[in-house]
Amino acid sequence: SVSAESIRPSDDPNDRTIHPKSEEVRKRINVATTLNLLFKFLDRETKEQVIDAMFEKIVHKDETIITQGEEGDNFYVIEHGMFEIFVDDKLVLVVADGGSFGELALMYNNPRAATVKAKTDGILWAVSRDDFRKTITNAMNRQRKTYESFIRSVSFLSSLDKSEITKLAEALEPFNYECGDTIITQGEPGEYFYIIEQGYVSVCKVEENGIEQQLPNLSPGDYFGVELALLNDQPRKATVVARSPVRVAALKRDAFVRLLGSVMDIFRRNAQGYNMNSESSSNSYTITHYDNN
Ligand code: 1OR
Repeated sequence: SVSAESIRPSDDPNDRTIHPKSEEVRKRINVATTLNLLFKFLDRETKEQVIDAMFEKIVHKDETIITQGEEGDNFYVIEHGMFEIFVDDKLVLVVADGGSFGELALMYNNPRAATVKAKTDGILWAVSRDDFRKTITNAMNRQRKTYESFIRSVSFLSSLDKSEITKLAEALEPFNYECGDTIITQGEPGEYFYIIEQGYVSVCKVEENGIEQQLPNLSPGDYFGVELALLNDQPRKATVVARSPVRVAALKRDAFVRLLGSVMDIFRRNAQGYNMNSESSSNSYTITHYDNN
């Protein structure tokens, strides 16, 4: 049974802090964290541990939650409210329900990089530094290591050096799909570039004349969704559907342009092959690339 008092964490990674909560509160936190990037890296059990370790913090309009330059104590998830983030007294960002802040100082052992103030009354869920490091930092480090070895195994990324691999591993985000899920839809705007980690997908393109063209399936190590950078924000050029359970490593547009600049030539070559000869062979047919190795 769980005591009403919280249990202090120690150096033992198996020691867990538990702030008891009702099922209803756990559900509210679950809703608040579903879209949060930091929580995407967590398996179910670790996410439960984070929720166990959370404690509620009620805040009032104009309250300062974090002061730039100070030592980090907690990480915060916003259940409700609007929060302004200032770097050197300049407003850089406003975050609201489902967002979070305060992870940087805890992850990197740095002073707070920004000041955070409540713009409205609000409810926050706080995780202490110790608990944050045991759960979220650990999970992210594990994920980064997995990504580093995955990147080394992907042929079109073989030109990246060690520091480029590290940066890319930090920027990749995991997404999972069920068989039959549509991952991208032709004609829609896109925000992500994808590399397949597990499973395979079908690629279908409707030509201008209305004829549907089925392209070869893509499998682990292949990529799709290069439209973002190569074609100046053009909409998706094909529809990609999961044909098995699929796991992808996804890269947001800005990170894609910043981190894969050196690989861009490969993308360009494959896309060019397509432009010059749309009936061409399988390794150069479209902006969705088929790795022919
Ligand atoms: P922290 O622990 O350093 C302040 O405490 C928090 O503000 C920080 O973690 C982040 O969670 C959050 N620069 C620095 N901190 C930011 C920024 C930010 N945005 C949110 N935080 N910039 C804005 C990026 C859109 C960079 C401005 C140059």
